[in-house]
Amino acid sequence: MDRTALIRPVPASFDHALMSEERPRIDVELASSQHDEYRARLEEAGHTIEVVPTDEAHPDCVFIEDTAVIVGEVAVIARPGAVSRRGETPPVARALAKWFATAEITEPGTLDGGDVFVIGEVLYVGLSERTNADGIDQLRAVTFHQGMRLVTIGVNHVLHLKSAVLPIDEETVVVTPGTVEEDLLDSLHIVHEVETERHRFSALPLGDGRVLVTANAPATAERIAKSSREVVPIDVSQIQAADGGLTCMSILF
Ligand code: CIR
Repeated sequence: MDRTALIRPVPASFDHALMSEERPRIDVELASSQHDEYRARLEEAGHTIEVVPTDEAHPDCVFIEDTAVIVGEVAVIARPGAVSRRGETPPVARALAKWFATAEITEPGTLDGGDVFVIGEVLYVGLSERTNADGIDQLRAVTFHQGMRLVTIGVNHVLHLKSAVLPIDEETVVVTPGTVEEDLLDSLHIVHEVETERHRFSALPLGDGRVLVTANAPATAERIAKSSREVVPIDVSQIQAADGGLTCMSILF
C-alpha cells in the first residue's frame, strides 16, 4: 500500500483546546501517548508518516483533518469555522503543496475538514456550526472541476458531519441516530451507533481492510465486526475530551 498520513503532534497547550461542554481537565501527557499509539497503528497498516510540526499557539492543531480536504488532484485548504483555528492552515498548506495543487476557501466561506468525507466520486459535506453554505459552494466548484459530485448534509446536535457519520468502507457508514437526514446518504449501507454509546463511536478505515475504532464504543464496533470488518480498538479518551475522533488526527492520501 502506498499511502501517506499527514499528522501533527499534540502541543503542550492542548489543555486549552476548544470544548463544546465543560469537562475535566485534559491530561496532555496521556493525550500525547494516545496520539503516539494512533501513529503506530497507521504505520503498522503501511502508511508513510509525514509530520507537520506542532504549534503551541494553536492548541487544536493536532486535529489536522480540519485544515484541508483532498478532492481528486487538489488539496483544498480549509477556512476553519472557529476563528482561533484559522492560523493552523498555512503550515499544512505548505506541506500539501509537495503533492497537490492547492486551492483555498476564502471569506466569507468557512469549512472544516471534519465536515467532509469522500466515497468514490462523491463528497458528502456537512452544513454545520463550522462549515457554512458559502464554504460548501466554493468546495463544490473544485469538486465539479475534478469530475466529482457534492452532497450537502445538514448536521444537528454535533460539531461536524464526521462526529455523526463515519465511513467504514466504500459502501458503509455508521450514523448517530437523529443527527442527519439519512435519505441524503444515497444508497450507502447504514449501521447505527448503539444508543448507550451515543457520541462515543469514531472510526478510521486503515486502508488494509481493517477499521480503527474507539475503544469506548465496543457494542457499535461489534456491529461492524459482524459485517466482517476486522476492528482495531484504540483508547483516545483525551482526544475525545476535546471533541475529537479518529479521522481528525490525520489527512490520508
Ligand atoms: C474543535 O472544537 O475544533 C476541536 N476541539 C475539535 C475538532 C475535532 N475535529 C474533527 O473531529 N475533525
